Amino acid sequence: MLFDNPIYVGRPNVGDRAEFEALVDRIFESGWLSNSGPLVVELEARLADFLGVRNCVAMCNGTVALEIAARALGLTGEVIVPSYTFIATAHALYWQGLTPVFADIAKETHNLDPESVRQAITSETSGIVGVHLWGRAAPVDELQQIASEHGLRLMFDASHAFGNRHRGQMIGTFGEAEVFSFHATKFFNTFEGGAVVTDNDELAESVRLMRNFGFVDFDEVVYPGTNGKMPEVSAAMGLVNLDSIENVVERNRENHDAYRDVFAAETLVDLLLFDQRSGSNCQYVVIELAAGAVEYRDRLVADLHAENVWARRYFWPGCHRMEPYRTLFPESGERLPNTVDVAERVVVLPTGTAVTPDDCRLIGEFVVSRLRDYCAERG
Ligand code: T4K
Repeated sequence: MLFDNPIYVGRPNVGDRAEFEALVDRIFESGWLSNSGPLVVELEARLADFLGVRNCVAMCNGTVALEIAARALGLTGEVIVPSYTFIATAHALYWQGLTPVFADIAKETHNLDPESVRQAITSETSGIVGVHLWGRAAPVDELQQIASEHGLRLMFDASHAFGNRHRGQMIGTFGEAEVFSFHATKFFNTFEGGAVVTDNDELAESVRLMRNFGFVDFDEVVYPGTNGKMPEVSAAMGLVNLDSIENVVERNRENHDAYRDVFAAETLVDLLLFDQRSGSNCQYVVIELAAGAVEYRDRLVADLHAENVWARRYFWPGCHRMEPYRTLFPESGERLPNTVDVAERVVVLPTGTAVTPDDCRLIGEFVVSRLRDYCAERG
């Protein structure tokens, strides 16, 4: 076996434990555990400052943040989203009574293909939710252009893109609102958590209201809101982890470079690259198998698991092939050839602070040697 202990995709990056424990002591001493306590307020201010946005509203998780953002934007009817994303992007809309309409991605970027978005627009369409998949920016300008032409609302699921830039501009500042996930598996985590960020003060006020049952005062409720609040212990984790993100990026880059060196001369594997100069958290190590090797994708993943390397097939098979969308829209795959193709090719490999560049070299070499073996067996 390659490793005695499991090597996971999504192992949490955790900052200074002593600092975190000191903050937890403070929480107990204050007797303030939730409901916009001082640490949540401090985290929101630091995140808004870091991202360069006017408003950051912290949430209990990214999924509820997506639901609240969609609702605050007043989305109705159909909303265009990629199928090639984590299921929460689609489910958040569906839970709000909206119909996610899946558009295709571009093969090279794995992000929404603007032409496919245009084709998905109907008289019922009210908005577009772009996703910055793997942390690489969605085609923000093209989507903004389409939204403006058709009078659609535009927001982004930036769950993978915390701290990333697009052409020098911080992700978090595009569209009318952007949503982050701070789940344990994310580059920056608060155990569970998320945020809606926006420069629109009015929108931010609606989001805050919706996060806390619609309360505007002790006894006055003006809206049927939900409970989207982040607890203080999550904010404590966030404040500590925010101090260590440079170390996490550094390790992710070293790991990514180690994989890149192994895969550089290998024609059976393509490693997705990030624009490191413009700013990327390098949170995901994504390989695509070439045409000659794609039939071995699942065998490769099973062999990696047998070696204690818990590689993933994110985001196979695509939201449109999961329930309820598979049953509701059985024909949608016909409009999504690139989604179907990419979903069959991708393997996500471990990175993060729990993994070393040497681990990555070992995993990369194993991938290459297995793929060559399978192809040799085939003859
Ligand atoms: N939009 C996008 C584009 C997203 O990617 C996500 C979340 C969301 C929206 C929704 O945000 P949240 O509501 O979750 O804040 C995981 C995460 O649970 C999910 O948050 C994340 N995307 C998705 C990409 O990955 P699963 O189903 O793969 O989780 P699971 O339990 O298989 O864990 C993944 C790996 O992480 C495993 O290899 C084990 C490791 N792990 C996990 C946890 C929780 C650890 O080592 N320690 C841990 O504490 O979804």
